[in-house]
Amino acid sequence: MTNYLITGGAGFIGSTLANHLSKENSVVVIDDLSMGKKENLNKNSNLKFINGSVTDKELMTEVLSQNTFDYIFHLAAIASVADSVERPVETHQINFESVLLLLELVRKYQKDLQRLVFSSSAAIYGDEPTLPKKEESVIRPLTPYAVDKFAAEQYVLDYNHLYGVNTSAVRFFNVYGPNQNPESPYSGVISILVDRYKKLKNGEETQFTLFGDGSQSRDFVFVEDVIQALLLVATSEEALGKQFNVGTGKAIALKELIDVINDVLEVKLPIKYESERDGDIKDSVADISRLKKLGYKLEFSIEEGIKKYLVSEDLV
Ligand code: UD2
Repeated sequence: MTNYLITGGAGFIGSTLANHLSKENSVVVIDDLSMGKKENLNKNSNLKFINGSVTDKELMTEVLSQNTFDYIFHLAAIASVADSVERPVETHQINFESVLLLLELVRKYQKDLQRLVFSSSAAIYGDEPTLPKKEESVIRPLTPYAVDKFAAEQYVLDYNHLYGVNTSAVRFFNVYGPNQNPESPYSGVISILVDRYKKLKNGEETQFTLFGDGSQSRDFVFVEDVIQALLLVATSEEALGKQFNVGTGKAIALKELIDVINDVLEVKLPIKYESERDGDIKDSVADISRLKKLGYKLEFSIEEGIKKYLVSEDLV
């Protein structure tokens, strides 16, 4: 069996990956359950769950020195940009320092590692308006979250160039799908929308707060396509020491997205308009040609992904 370590493996993307891989492989998950949930993980004897933080040096040293991993996916992070603005020091520990610690432990103990894949973010491109974003586009990180993601990503790739550690990085655009936690105001907008549609279906009074006029657009990518991208990047020789945008290459405006869901569910979600969020980017879309060269074949358009998500939530 192939051995995988997934940090943040009880979170949205991590648990989807862990559930997929543990069908036929041995998977160790580390998660401190700050945003993730143990219930996201399927019960499976191939899957070992460790409740702990990637910032815990003792724990990480134990895990990395006492196991031999073929692949490591570092998905643990404070995903909220707003949180990083509120608490730059604390989020820096998790979003940056844990990466450096992991890299050093890998360099020391994981000589046979085939790949460490680090999850970076489209946030690093900031508000520079040229679209679509290519991997070599201007980087303009505007928040502690974005600075930490970019710095960590560069360290991860430098560990390949400088020390021969097998690494790659992915830059996620707006990922959505089952098990995304809608509880924070900064949760992915699609998870918040699905939560409101559920309330509507249950006859509860609800409304969706739309920041701005709804013309802002995003490149929403379904989590199953993200899993495909992660596995492809992890196993491609050509991906060594490189970073890859993970998106669909197409953007949809928020108000159009709401129309799509209204049509599928044959309802009309009540909307309350509020002024645009501070620092909100108007449009975002990925150029995914680099990923496509590895063999990435997008399986879910936004309409298809949304439908699958709504079915899994028993809304259709
Ligand atoms: C995404 C990432 C973030 C960072 C950023 C980089 C997610 C969840 N967040 O933020 O981590 O990488 O990209 O640019 O993927 N909105 C509403 N009502 C709500 C919630 C959101 O109108 O209740 C709007 C929001 O103002 C924005 C859009 O929906 O215009 C998307 O918001 P988001 O938080 O899902 O994602 P984004 O692109 O701001």
